[in-house]
Amino acid sequence: MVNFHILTLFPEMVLQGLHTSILGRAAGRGDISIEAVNIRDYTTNKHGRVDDYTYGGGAGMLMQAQPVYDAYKSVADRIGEKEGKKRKPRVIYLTPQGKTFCQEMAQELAKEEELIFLCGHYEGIDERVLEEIVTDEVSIGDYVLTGGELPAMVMVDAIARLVPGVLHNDESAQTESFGNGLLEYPQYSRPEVWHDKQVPQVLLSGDHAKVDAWRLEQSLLRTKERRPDLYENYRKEHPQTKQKGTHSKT
Ligand code: 6GU
Repeated sequence: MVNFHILTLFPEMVLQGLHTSILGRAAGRGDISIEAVNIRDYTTNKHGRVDDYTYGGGAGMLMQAQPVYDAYKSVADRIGEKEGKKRKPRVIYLTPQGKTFCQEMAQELAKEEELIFLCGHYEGIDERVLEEIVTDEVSIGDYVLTGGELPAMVMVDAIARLVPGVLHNDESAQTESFGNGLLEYPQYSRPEVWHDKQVPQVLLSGDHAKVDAWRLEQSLLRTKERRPDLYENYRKEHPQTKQKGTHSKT
C-alpha cells in the first residue's frame, strides 16, 4: 500500500489521468490511494493568488512559499496523526534540476507508505520553502515541460505498478523491460500468419525451456543494438551469460 499525495494547482488534471485504467482499479480496491491537494486552497491572498514577481527582476512569476507550505502542512499533519511522529514523509519536488528518474528509484520509492509530490508552475517555487520541506528533487528527462504535473503522473504510474496487488499477474512487473535490466523480447498473438509474416516457430513448439532461451536471446540482441548502455551494465552483472549476436551484422 502506498498513499500518494500530489500538491498541485491542477488537481483535476492529475486525478483524471491517474484514476483511469489499472491505477483507477487499484485505487478502488485500496491497493493504493491518490489524492490531489489544491495549493490555491491554502493561499491567504484575498484574490486567490499563489504567485508573485521574482526579487532581482527578470521575466516570469514564482510560486510563493506560504500557500505551498500550508498545503504541505495539511498533508504532513494528517500523516502525522495517523502514524504518530514516526518520521517525516518524503517530499518529491518535480524539477528539471533534479536527479533523473529511473526504474531503480521507482523500486525504492514503492517501499514507502506515504509519498508527497510537489508540482511547480510558472518559473518555479520560492527557494525557502523548498529548503524546508523537500527531501528529493527529481526530473523525468532532459527536456522542459510547463509544470510538474505530468512528471508527477509519470512517477506515480511507475511506482504504483510496483506496489503489491496493483498488477494482477505478479510476474508482469518483474519480467518486463528494465525489471531484469534488459529490453523486452518481441511478442506475438493470433493469427499464426499475418501479412505473410509467420510467428517464430519456437513459440509454437510448446518447449518452455526453448521458449525462455529464445526470449532471453532476443532481449540481449535488442538491448545490445538499441541500448548499448543497458547492455554493458547487464554484461557486467551477468559475466557468465553466453555472448549473443557478436557474429551478426559485421
Ligand atoms: Cl520534473 N519538470 C519540468 N517542468 N520539466 C521537466 C521535468 C520536470 N522533467 C523533465 N522536464
